[in-house]
Amino acid sequence: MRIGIVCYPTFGGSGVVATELGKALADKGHSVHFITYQQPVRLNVFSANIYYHEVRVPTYPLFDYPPYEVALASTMVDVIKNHDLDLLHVHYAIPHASAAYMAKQIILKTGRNIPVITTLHGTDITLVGKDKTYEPVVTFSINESDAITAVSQNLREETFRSFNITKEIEVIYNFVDVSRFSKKPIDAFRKVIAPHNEKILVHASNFRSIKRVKDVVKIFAEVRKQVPSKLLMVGDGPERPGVEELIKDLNVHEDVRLVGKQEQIEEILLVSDVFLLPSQYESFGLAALEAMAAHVPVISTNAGGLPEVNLEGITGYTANIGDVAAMSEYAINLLTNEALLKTMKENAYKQAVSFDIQNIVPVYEKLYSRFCRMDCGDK
Ligand code: GMT
Repeated sequence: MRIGIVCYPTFGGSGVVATELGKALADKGHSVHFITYQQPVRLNVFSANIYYHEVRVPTYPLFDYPPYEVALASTMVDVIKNHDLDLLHVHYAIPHASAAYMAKQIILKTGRNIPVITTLHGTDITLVGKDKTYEPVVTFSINESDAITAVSQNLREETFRSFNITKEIEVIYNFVDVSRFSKKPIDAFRKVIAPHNEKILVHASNFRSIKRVKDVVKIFAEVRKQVPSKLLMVGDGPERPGVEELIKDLNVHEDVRLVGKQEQIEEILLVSDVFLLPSQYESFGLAALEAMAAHVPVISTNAGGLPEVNLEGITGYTANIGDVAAMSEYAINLLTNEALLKTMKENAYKQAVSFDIQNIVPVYEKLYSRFCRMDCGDK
């Protein structure tokens, strides 16, 4: 098949899922065309089946806001025509679903129908999309998609609750390439981080307020009182200055490392003991799944789709949003009980295996094939 994938190219989960899906489809022989404004961060391989089409947004003194959506729709039209695409798969509703609708209408005028599949990822529904400024367009463009998928049951339900959706939303869970995350840890790396064999706690996010990153620091400060430990914080974003201040205020700076955005996150996860994700909301929590694939149990909130990924008392623990005391206690309990830690590490890995890329990519292929032209399987 010839598949157009539209996504955000950044470190965000939706871009990661879209890119990893495209790479896996290319490995299976499909031609995959990424359409976005920058090379996606995880698109770090060369493949004869992968194409990258950059959306250029010309500036003009009249524009306070360069019209990205128009440029994106026009680029989609060009790519569909020039590469005879079979379908478009857009990740994150805003503005990708509405730009795809526009492209679809333009292509219809040439006598062809290009199927559009929209995958909802989270904040496109629960935060940004709900805003009155966007809601009518989001509702319309989701309903106009040929198929709609959501990355968890919770997100599916949230979408029906918040928008007037007239079509079925299919749940296709996010996935992880387990083989990438389950390599042998680099001992020397662990020694540098934890020279006296301290336990290592880890967090990874884009440091937006929805991630409640300060709770990570508060939990760590409690754990550190009872367990010799280190905290690694991966990522960057608007909350970082406040987090750095809190690290100083709580006097834990000697044991916390903010390592910024990292492409090789698996190396960090592989030496870690517990992953902390105290988010206000996660539709899924891809970062937690990646940790689990590296044998790292998760202590998270029970918000959104997190309990579908992190199984309470099995792959880690879940607590109410903001319940720093409970999450600290869970971490202390886990890190001071070697037998329990070993069991949970194994359980976390097993749970990740059930979300392995090998199981999920065929589900997307099956979905695509429902919309394929007679000849598109041959390409
Ligand atoms: O969580 C973020 O800030 C990034 C966001 C995105 O759109 O890239 O992630 C969302 O999509 C991920 C992939 O499907 C999910 O794993 C995240 O849970 C979801 N984030 C939220 O719902 C807040």
